[in-house]
Amino acid sequence: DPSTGGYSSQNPNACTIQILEEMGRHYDQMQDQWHTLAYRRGVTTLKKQTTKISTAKQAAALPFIGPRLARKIEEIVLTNRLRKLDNIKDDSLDQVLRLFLGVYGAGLVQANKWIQAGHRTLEDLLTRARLTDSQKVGLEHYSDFNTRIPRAEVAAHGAVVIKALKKLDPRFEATVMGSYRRGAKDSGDIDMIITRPGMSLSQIRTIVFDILVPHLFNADFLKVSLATMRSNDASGTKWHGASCLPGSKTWRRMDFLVVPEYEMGAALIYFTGNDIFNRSIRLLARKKGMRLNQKGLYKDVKRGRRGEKLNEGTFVEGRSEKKIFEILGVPWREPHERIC
Ligand code: DCP
Ligand code: MG
Ligand code: MN
Repeated sequence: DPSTGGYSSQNPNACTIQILEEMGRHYDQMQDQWHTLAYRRGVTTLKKQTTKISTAKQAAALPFIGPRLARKIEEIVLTNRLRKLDNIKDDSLDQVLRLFLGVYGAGLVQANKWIQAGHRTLEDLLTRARLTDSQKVGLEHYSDFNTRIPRAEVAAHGAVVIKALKKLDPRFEATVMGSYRRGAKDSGDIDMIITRPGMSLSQIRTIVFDILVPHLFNADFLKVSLATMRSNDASGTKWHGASCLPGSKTWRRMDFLVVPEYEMGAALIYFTGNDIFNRSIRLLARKKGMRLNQKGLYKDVKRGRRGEKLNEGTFVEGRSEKKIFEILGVPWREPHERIC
């Protein structure tokens, strides 16, 4: 099964993997990238094992498993649980923080501010906190936005957008990206990339944002536009919002990214992810004196002592996903293999 990297409950380390994945999700929520990466890598290693890993010593001999993680693996095998995870689950402030982080548009800073202001429940937030419009929507649709979307439903949302676009102009291309493109059986949201060969970015933007989006609102498919979370999208290539299938009451989070043809390859890599894969391939580009972002691959990038870039570098490739891999010297990886 590509979505799980060949892992099934038949795996002799299934119980250990499940607990470590839960730890990884916890650290991911806390935006602790270092621990998140450590746990995800450990899980990936364990998924590849064909025998049960029972002792810290066995575990520590495996790639990406350090002594601390190895001790945890031994504890899980011996006791069928992990005290550290139990403690996290028992910590009530931690539970509130987790609850508040589920509000769309609320990051760690906002969630902690709400706690400091004495709020403990979603009801508290609704009645007593000052909320942005996006946060209000995030609260009103709290359970919608925190429920995974089955693969078939992701495809159905995508199909509505594709149909409307093709009707506007058959040469438009829209593709569902993110975890869906990686083959996941369910997704957190619906990510779509939109392009049109031969059109400039500003032309594509006009059609998508001034025609397509209003049209989909009129059709009652799009329900709300949400402020992009980290508003570092100065070029205005992103749209965040929610959509709803006819006859359904469940709102789903939907993201659009509009891209000109000559940046399509770099955008595909970025929007396919996953986020950790992106971080590692960007780091690799950096080690080779290059730079990869969602617009393209650049060479001859000069960096200062602290790694800060001194020039933008020369644009090498943006159009082709495969060529970017080639130039970087990275063997091609299918989307479902880009899970770190
Ligand atoms: N992305 C990234 N870094 C981030 C956020 C996103 O590189 N901090 C890229 C990689 C992601 C893609 O954008 O795969 C889509 O972002 P999502 O947050 O929608 O994540 P996924 O689609 O991968 O997972 P989910 O099923 O939870 O939506
Ligand atoms: Mg997604
Ligand atoms: Mn998304």
